[in-house]
Amino acid sequence: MKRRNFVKKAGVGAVSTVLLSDIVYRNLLPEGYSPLAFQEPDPFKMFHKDPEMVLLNDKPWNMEAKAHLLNDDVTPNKFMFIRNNGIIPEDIDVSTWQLKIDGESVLNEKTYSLADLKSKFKHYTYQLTLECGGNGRSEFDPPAKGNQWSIGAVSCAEWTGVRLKDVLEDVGIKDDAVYIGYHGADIHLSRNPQKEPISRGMPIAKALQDETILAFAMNGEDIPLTHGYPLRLVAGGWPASVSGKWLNGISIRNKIHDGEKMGGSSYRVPCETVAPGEKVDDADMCIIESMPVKSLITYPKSGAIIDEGKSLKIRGHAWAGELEVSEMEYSIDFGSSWKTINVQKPVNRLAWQHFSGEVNFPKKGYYEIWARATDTNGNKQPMVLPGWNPKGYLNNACHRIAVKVV
Ligand SMILES: Nc1nc2c(c(=O)[nH]1)N[C@H]1C(S)=C(S)[C@@H](COP(=O)(O)O)O[C@H]1N2
Ligand SMILES: [Mo]
Repeated sequence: MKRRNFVKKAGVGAVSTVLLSDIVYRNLLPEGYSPLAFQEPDPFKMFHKDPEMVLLNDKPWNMEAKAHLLNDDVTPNKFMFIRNNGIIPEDIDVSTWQLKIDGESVLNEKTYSLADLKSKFKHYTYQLTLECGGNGRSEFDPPAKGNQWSIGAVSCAEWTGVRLKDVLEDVGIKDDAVYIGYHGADIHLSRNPQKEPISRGMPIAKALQDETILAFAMNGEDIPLTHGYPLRLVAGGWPASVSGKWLNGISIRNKIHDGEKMGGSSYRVPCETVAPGEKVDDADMCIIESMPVKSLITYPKSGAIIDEGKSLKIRGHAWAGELEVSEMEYSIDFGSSWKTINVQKPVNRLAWQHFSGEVNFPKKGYYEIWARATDTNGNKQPMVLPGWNPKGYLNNACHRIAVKVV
């Protein structure tokens, strides 16, 4: 059960393409010398990702999907984006893994083993949409620093675990509790053990929702290492940065959690709209909570060519943070007119919803299909880039695909 020195062992991924027996002069290898092919980790193999995924960064590992890769109702690991702020824990032993619950507002500090959590509390399974707050960042102008996510930093997997609220009830929380903060076992890029790469959290009300879980399984199996094995906080509908991976601690706070990446411009946007490029005081920034309404056309792949007179089936997913998607529309005339198409109810709260429809084109030529979702509060996706903010969060502009009718 022990996954030792994961990153060092990663070179093993390359061994499957270059074997020792492939090395012609292997008898001449200097003592202790490791051939380059064995040193370069192949992130796609290492993380069991599809080779069509897009690698954005290797220190730390960050990878995103393309729209057509996200066509499954439930996102499989191979198409799930990776967003790491630090180094993946290198020595994970599930038999000694512990979750410590502490903080100013805890009644009884407690530590649970994985076995305790699994045996003591009821298990629940939910499909939960996790979208990075910075998904769509690459479109902002002036550009925002950080991973240049296109549209693929979103997933909806099926997570199984215990309810955080059941665990919080077991430890007991004081009346002055307002927030929880998470702690993970990942390592700061500086390798300074005093520093956490990220330690975010959520208000108590979000922590106590039925769907906020401490997950030990994803899509019916152990959580993949890069997605938080062996324990992960999962809170759908909010920026995925609140869903702490490699979870080993939760602090119950009597103030807004002040962990790493809770302040400054991290996961915060100007409370009031600002002009592009404007400098914003920390005091005027607000923490992102529920994510905005958004959708993605996952079929066909952009660039589809179809015969004149034929209709084109399209499909995709739509989500709306804490809310539901109430209407789905598409346009083939750059947003001048819209047609409504079918969107299903979510399988559970905070799961993305699937839409599908048939599109007809009046004649030969180039078209774009734009998709637009509306949430239950009547908010519609903007056709183009929404409000600029310093770190490029919350871009929920309509997704567009190109189609040629021949
Ligand atoms: N411990 C820990 N939890 C974390 C992160 C991290 O770097 N370390 N990244 C967060 C961010 S910013 C995002 S978008 C999601 C990404 O989840 P995924 O890599 O499983 O898709 O995990 C969140 N949880
Ligand atoms: Mo993120």
